[in-house]
Amino acid sequence: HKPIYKNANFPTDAEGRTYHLGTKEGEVAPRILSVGSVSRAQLLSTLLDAPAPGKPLFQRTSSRGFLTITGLYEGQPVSIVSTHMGMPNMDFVVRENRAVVRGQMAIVRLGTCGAVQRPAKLGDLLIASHGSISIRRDPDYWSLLESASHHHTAGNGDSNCASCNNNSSNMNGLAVHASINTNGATAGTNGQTHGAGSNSSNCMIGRKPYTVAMRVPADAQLAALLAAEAERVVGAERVVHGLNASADSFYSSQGRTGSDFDDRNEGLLGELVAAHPDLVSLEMETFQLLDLARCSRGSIKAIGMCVALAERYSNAFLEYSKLEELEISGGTAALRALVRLPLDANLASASVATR
Ligand code: R1P
Ligand code: URA
Repeated sequence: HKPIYKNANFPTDAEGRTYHLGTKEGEVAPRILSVGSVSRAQLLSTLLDAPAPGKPLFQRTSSRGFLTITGLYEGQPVSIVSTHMGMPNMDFVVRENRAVVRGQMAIVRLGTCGAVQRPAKLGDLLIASHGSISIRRDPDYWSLLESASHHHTAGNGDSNCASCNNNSSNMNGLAVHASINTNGATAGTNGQTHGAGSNSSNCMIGRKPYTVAMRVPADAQLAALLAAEAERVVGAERVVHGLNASADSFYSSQGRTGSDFDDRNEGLLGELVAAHPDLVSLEMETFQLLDLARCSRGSIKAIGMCVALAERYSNAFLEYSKLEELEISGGTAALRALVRLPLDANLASASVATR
């Protein structure tokens, strides 16, 4: 039968189930292990305490394919949630779980990632204890490039484009709108100045094809617990701490190059490492988790840890047959950290209950 959703602001069905994850209060624990794939969720559910005979673990797959498994780990309730890929999916997972859980929550993401620089190497567990930045492709860069090349011919140094009323100048052989300039001041070509009255949102000068957000911190207590447990499981030499970056593409904004698309990302990894010497991991969700935790009015503690699946500096890729064992190691550390973290049961209540 088809559910009926009420309340366009935060849709839930008649039983109080959320729109995308399909769970309701009582089905999700305050301690959540978020993983990228359904198969990883199923694999790590084998680490949970054996359920009583005839009482299987709670499992629900939503119409959108999110799998939630709830059981006990060392006697404490935990949920394992398959999150799929990318920041919008992490947004569903954090917000919809927050809505159906009472009290403070802890969320650990166990993912896979690229290792950006040494000492991080294939198979290591990379912990985002320095927080996360995001890297997003800025489509306006290409829109402005396009409008610039419609109006101006690269290299001819024309000015005062009739159709857009902008000055133009030439930078790296590309036609570039300097800025909208209402008082005759000339905007520079190297990104520093806009003439008085200029509209910088229409201007290519200083604009980059990828935008990098400021760092958002991880929960320090959870990071320390996770590090201790990870080191216990795999040894300190295979655990690396540092900054994470979450990108809005596996390809362009992670600096993967190819000829099918005009991505302008050849220098991206080098620029990131120069600007952030502690950058270790590159993936697609941790930033969203930490950003929402930071905005959760203290009700969510969060951290991300990833198995290094790719070495971006050597181009090596992990043998896939080795991944399960690493997922089990990372999952064990994450579950141990989750159940050891003190949480304040009175800090937040399930918003679905009061909606
Ligand atoms: C890309 O292949 C996916 O792998 C990484 C990225 O963040 C992205 O989701 O993590 P998961 O293995 O957790 O999905
Ligand atoms: N996941 C990513 O997002 N990037 C990688 O390089 C490897 C896994």
